Amino acid sequence: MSNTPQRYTITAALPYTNGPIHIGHLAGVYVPADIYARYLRMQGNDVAFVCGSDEHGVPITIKAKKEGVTPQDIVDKYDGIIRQSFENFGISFDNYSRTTAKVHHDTASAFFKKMFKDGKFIEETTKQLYDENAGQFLADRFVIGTCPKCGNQEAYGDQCESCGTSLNATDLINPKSAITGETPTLKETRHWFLPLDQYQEWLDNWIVKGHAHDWKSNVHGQVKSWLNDGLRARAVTRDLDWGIPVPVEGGEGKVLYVWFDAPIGYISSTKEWAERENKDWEPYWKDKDTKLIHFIGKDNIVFHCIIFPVMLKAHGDFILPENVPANEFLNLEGKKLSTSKNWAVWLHEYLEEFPNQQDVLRYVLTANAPEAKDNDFTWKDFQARNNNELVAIFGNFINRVMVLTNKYYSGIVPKPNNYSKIDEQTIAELKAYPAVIASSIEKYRFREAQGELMNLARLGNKYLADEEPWKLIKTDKERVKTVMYVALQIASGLATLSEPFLPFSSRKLQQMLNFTDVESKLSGQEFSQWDKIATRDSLLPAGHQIKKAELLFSKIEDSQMQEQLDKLEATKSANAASSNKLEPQKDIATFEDFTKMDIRIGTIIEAYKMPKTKKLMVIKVDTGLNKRTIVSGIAEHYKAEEIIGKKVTVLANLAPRKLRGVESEGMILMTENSAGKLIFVNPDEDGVEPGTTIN
Ligand code: B3M
Ligand code: ZN
Repeated sequence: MSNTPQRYTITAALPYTNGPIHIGHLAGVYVPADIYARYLRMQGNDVAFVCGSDEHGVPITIKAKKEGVTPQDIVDKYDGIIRQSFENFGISFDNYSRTTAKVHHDTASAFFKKMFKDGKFIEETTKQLYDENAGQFLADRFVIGTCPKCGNQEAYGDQCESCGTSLNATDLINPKSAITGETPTLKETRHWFLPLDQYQEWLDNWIVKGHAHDWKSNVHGQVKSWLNDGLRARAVTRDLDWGIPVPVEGGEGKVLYVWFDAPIGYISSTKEWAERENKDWEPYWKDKDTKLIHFIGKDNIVFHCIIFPVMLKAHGDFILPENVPANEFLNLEGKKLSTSKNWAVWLHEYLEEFPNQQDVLRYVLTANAPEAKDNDFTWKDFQARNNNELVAIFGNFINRVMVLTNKYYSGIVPKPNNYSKIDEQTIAELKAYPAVIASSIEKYRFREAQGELMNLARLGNKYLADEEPWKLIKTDKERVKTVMYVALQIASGLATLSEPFLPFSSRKLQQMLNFTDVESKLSGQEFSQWDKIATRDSLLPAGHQIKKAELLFSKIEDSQMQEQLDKLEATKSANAASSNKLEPQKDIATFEDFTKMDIRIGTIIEAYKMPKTKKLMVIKVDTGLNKRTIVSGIAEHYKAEEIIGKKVTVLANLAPRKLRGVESEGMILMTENSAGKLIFVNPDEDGVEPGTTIN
């Protein structure tokens, strides 16, 4: 621990605003980043801890289409929910921005323009995947296929989340459009490429050789394997309408690839913060003495260790990350956390069910953090760690110290007599803890660091259990003064050293110990918060008045756990139902709702397959009211000639819409058999003439 303040820029992965935050996000990224930032601040360092909402990208447009709203509606909704979750869990960002903010659009556009002007891109017209039916190019999560590297069948157009490899959509084996399920065609389009291959040697020297010993093996190993495969140029622009417009000639109708713009979001967030705090942002991103640390999950390694560093290097005058301590994934009750399957513990729901127990979740997620390999969260373990560690060790020790000091001395710290050997040994161990915990934190081993914090609580518990002041008080009051004095110093050590891990409990304990009062008396001494227990004779001098005892932690009952397990069971059966294709019943419709629908029998009089599409057929139907054109997605199931004369059921008053340029007036109702073939819904009796209504 140096005494001269070091400048740190700490970034935490910008969460996509297409859903709320769950325990996997906290465990993988935000709790470790927060522990690190809080610790560094307590060491007196100059820290900029920045994050923000990642609001571009295909996941958001997919969610918006699904919900029938605009992408802006989606990002506004989830940006708010996510900010609130981070605040509720004490994630102490210095700034939390969002990539739809003007500062980000300006920063990312300027970043791209400088690289463009300096000739750092390759401009190329290539054939990209195209969905004829949807009429759009398929990039990123708009296309799913088999990963050429690991065989994962649900790889996306830009990345395989299973092996983390960054992909070009045309790399996918057997690609399918996520919009229509169609097999895409290839269509020419012009994009700007980042020539990663030109930086292969530089990356090899900087990371594979240069960080072989200080970067985590899961990160170093991934980078090494991608470099061994050989890097290829990656497109950093997309044919999409949601994102940051490409700010150069020829960029009309195109936007920056989300993984080009998002990491620049760290810089924009720093700018926003510096502006507000009347600071200069540049030293945090350009001063070679600044340490830049990226906290991410393993699926983001390629973007933070290869693509973004190449961007920073190509742009010039930026520093590079000192470390990227990526975590692996957290599972829930043995299954992969999944937003789409609602297989998660959502932070906003957790707080409803466990009010004011953020620290319990922070503690358990740190104790089980997937630092080197995927790990599992179970409610049983959550309950055990709360009851057997936080309540029985940390809470029990603090409660004894508080109750006995108030009972024997009306809350005034007693004056100690001479120390026994045990006292001296205990005090020496206490004073060693700031360095012990710091050494684990500095190596990003937060599980280990928190384990050492609990060992300090164990030291206090054992000291009291061995000294038994509640018995001694009858025979040796002077000895008890020393014992309680030593115990109070351990309690104050816990109050300080627990802050990065358990910020809410630490603050409550510091209030119980009336710390601020001590600080104001000793404020002249320039000790860093972190190791003051090691550098001062005492944190709670004799005569100091502490406050009343309050419980720091409360037992969690089996019934509360059962409730959570039942909730997960319900999610499992809901998923099972939907995976059996059995659509759950929709919301109740009133009779009035039904009477609005004009459903009639019609007869097909003409039909032809729509050119250049696989699924669409243009059908002329005699509805009895008139003869009209309806476009229907049945071309893969029927030939035009085989449906002429067929009686069909028509939703006649559906609002007309243009499909691939053809005006479609209504809908032919179809169902599907177990083989997935589309089947007409029609009367199985003769004599039902076109125009007959269905009621
Ligand atoms: N939003 C991916 C994710 O949430 C992405 C991180 C961006 S960090 C610049 O996992
Ligand atoms: Zn893969």
